Amino acid sequence: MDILRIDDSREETEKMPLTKNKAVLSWIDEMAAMTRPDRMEWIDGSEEQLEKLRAAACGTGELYRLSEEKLPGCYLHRTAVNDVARVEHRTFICCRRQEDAGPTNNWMAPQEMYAKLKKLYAGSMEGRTMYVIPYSMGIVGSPFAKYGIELTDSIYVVMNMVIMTRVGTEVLDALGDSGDFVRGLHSKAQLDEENRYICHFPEDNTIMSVNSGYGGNVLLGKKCFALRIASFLGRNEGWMAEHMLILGVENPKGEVRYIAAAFPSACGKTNLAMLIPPEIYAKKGYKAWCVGDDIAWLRVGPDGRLWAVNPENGFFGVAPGTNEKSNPNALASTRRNTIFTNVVHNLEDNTVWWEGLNKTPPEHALDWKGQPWDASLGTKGAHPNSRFTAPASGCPCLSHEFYNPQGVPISAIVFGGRRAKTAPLVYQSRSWRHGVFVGSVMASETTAAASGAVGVVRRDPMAMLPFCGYHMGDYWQHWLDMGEKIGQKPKIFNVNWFRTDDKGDFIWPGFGDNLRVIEWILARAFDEADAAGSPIGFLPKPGDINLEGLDLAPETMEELLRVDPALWRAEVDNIREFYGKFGDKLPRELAEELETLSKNLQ
Ligand code: OXD
Ligand code: MN
Repeated sequence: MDILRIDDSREETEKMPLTKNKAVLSWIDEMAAMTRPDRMEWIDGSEEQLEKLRAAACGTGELYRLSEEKLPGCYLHRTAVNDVARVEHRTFICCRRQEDAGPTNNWMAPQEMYAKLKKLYAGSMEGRTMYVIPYSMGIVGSPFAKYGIELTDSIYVVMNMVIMTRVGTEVLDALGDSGDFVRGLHSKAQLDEENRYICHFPEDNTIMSVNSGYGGNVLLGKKCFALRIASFLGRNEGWMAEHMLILGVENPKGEVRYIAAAFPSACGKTNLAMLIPPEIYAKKGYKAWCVGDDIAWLRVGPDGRLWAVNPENGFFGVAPGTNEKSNPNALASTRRNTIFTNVVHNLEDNTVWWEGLNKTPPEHALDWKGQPWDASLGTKGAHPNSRFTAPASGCPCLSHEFYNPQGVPISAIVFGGRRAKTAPLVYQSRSWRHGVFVGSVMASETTAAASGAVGVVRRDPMAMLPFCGYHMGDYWQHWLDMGEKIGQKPKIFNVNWFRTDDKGDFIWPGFGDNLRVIEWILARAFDEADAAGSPIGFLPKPGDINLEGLDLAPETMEELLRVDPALWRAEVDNIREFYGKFGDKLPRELAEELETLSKNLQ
């Protein structure tokens, strides 16, 4: 293998190891001996190197450069048609004891999985370059940062990791001689669907992904590290890794209060994280600041509050439905230095398009598969899970606190999902323990972010069903234990923006108007608002949610807040069945909360 060929001095630095760390080097040697790349290139994070790689990827068609005038620094990428979403059925947690992975994860014994993967990786990088990406989740050098190295044979992965994380030599400098880094190996191999595996070895700090090129399966810093491995680390080290956005709301007094909110994939986290206050709020001086749109790492601070950092450095957002009205901040974030995946290529001006961007699809265009596309024939041009990978720094409402290594103090935790019926617009739990119950029974209709059926209601506890790196019962216990450690506990709420009428139309306007609900949530968190008791928790009283400037009939608000006891009794039966899966790992406190709910509904 050619790692030290000396053609000129630049080539030499690109190929020379950028560290002397023995743990790093010996692991890379082992992975290279297995995958057998022709070349190896260390990513130092310099613009010069990245530009060269982009040019190479454009040469092979892996990336396509978009209009420099309209979308400077932006590229288009298409995945294989069978490789467009996370593959939950092929995602494994490989810990020594099956009972530590639990009933909601696929499991295989580490030795068995390593042996299986070894065959799939054998020679998989022949004829290719192995890129070595040193990256940090969190601000390099901060006490909460965690480091990883991803080895990959995909320039697309390199370019995405550069946007989504902090990449380069400074990470290796911060790591020094330590062996404390997450080892990540990714190979596209043959993109063989039948042999696609996304595997986590939490006890070895290792991730192995093979036969995919889709972001959620291959950008190993994101779901694999920052959620699955980090949730495991968090449990052992006394903190939490959660599938949550972090939003700051500035009130007219200039105080900023923060919430962290967990919604399942493609249920509006990015939209809420970047919301634009309704006009009447903006006029009064309210502002909303985005700290993160997908992942929060939460720790108890010395002051007893819960503090959150966003370990990512960019947004990997769902493109369809993103537009000037739904999320102007996300759209603005994608106007430069962004990679678009599986969207429509507008050949008229070499830009991109997706369903819901506007009402005028381009006439001269290629669909997400690269085929000529005629919108008038009624087929979709962009894949429903098409994505943008955009640097956080380009987001107009990015909070200054995004750059604060200490993070932000969280006053309220919000759970939510897509439920046409049952869940009201908002309710508050009665206590931390009841809040953990509410999170543990979250349910939502499935979306295109994962392969499989869309629109089926499934339980997705804390929006972590596909992302918890250990037994879900132990994870709930960890939530309960954390509650004991947090002096000033955030209040816990549940929201549902997706309630529909009998015709199936949404009855709450959503988007920026969600601030009206957040305002009530924050007022409750600071004991500034009243509430009404109900069998499921506290509800806003009529008039508590500010509807000024909104054309919403009082009966609609009543309907939005209605708790139908019959539906909830059915919910209790369903939760009982769901909880049954967890056997004696179900924390007693949660079983008691379920009984309380059941009694309250009688
Ligand atoms: C994501 C997901 O991409 O949750 O954030 O699938
Ligand atoms: Mn997500």
